[in-house]
Amino acid sequence: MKNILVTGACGQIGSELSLVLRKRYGSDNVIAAGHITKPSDDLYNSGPFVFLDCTKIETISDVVSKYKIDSIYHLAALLSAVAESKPQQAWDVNMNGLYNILEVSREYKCAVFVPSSIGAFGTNTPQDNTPQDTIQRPNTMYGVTKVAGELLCDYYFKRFDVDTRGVRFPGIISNVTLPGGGTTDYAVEIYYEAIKQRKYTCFLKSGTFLDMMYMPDTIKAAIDIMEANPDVLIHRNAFNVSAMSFAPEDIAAEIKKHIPDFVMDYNIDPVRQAIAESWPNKMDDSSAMIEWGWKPEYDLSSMTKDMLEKLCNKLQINI
Ligand code: AKB
Repeated sequence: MKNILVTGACGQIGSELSLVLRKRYGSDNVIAAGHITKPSDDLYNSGPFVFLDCTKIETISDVVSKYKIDSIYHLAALLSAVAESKPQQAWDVNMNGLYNILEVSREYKCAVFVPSSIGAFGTNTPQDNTPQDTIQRPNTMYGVTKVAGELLCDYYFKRFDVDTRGVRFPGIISNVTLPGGGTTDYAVEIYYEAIKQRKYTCFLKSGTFLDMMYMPDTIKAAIDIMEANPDVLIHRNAFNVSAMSFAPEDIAAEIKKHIPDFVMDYNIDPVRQAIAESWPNKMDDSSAMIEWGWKPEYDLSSMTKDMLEKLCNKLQINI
């Protein structure tokens, strides 16, 4: 039986992944851990919840030993834009937090999922069909922690036999929990504003292509890679995964098909624009497809239909 710890369980991915893992492996076997953000009622009431600060190693080992944890989804991290405004804290949480998780996993023999990101690439990475193995010289603190994290996870696998696995997530779009301070957040905000105001001011320029993914595919990627047969994995930390690539005007045009009077204008945030320009336009995720069967279900059109339906229900607004 699996006993799973999810760090960052109150965040955008963790809040939904924890609930799916509880359905799959049993509510009592999935320990959701948060630090600063309050858990939703669903998360708090559906299984064990603990407060855990990943920068304090003893708080991790206490939970891992108490609940006999054998697998960790380590999602606690600062996202790109926040990391750029607080680089020292980003290093502490993203790197020291990961180091502590890996050390505890070495001692207690846990398997570990660690998400990397399109942020692990930089301006001199090929931007179209970005290969699985390529130049990684990011110029943001977020990117530095993501590349270093990938290397550290591979090191723990090779040196200490810790079963580390990861994917390079693109921008994640969901209708449940908002992302907290990323460069791709516009692709979530736009749906809320389209429904509430019928207009949206985008902080990235038109023509800024980025990889994106809907939450159900994100959860599938995280679970599928952890359930993959280790013998077939050539890569580990971390696989390119994507579901679609679009620029702001593409998502606006798709929303307009459902809300014809929706309009978008632009007010560019230079920090997030520079970050976005240093990231791929579109990654090649064929290694994930070949090695562990990665196959996304949602594209821009099916995601937009589902997002608008779910958000209209949640916000009680008819479009
Ligand atoms: C961000 O924008 O920082 C994240 C990411 C792509 O890693 N969504």
